Amino acid sequence: MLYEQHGLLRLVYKFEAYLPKPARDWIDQKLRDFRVLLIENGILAESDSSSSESKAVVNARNAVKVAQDDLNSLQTQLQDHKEDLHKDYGVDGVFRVLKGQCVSKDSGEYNYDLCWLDTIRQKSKKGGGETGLGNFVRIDSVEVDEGVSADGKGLGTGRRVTLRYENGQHCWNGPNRSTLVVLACAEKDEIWKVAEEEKCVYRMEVGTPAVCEVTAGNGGQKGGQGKDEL
Ligand code: MAN
Repeated sequence: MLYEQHGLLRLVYKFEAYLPKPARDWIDQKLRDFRVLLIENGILAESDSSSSESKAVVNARNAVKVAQDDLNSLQTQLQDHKEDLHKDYGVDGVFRVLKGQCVSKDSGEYNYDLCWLDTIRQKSKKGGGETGLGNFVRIDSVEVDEGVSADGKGLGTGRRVTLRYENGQHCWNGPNRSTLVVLACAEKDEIWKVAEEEKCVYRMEVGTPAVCEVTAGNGGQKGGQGKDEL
């Protein structure tokens, strides 16, 4: 098709040489128009462009590039989801829904932000930037024997689920900041207490429904805590 059109154009150009000037000009103009039409329809490549590819080829190449980029991004997402499926989100994956959500607490000179399975941050009320108190590393548990305050906000006695956050901002003349979050069953997510037990080593007592044991139904849940224990 393309070859035939080129052949035709050449023939017309040859024949043109024998015609009077006005007829030549007319044919010239018609040929120019025809070329433009072919270029616009992606059949002929623009001869003065740096690339010798037709518009249709360029468009197809761009479409392939876009589709390839989409595929790469989906493959990365798939890989992330596969890795996420192997992460520990606690008994029955209770922490999966909380991931990324945060709870805050105003305590002494600072405000604290606990983001579930993500980071913990401290911000001075006097201004300045935030200080990282650790990045989530694992779910664990610890034995506690502590009272419960009159408002029910306390760890009580028994094994409690913990979240360990490590490798926070480096402490001048000390370690990288780290935090142990000890959880107890409560009706809503709430930081009850923050303590800096040693320099740059923090401990948070936090209430959350995520560690309340389901007493009715599917049983077999471990590491939780019934509301009746409060
Ligand atoms: C900041 C805070 C404190 C910490 C000191 C250590 O002021 O992170 O909690 O004790 O730095 O220099």
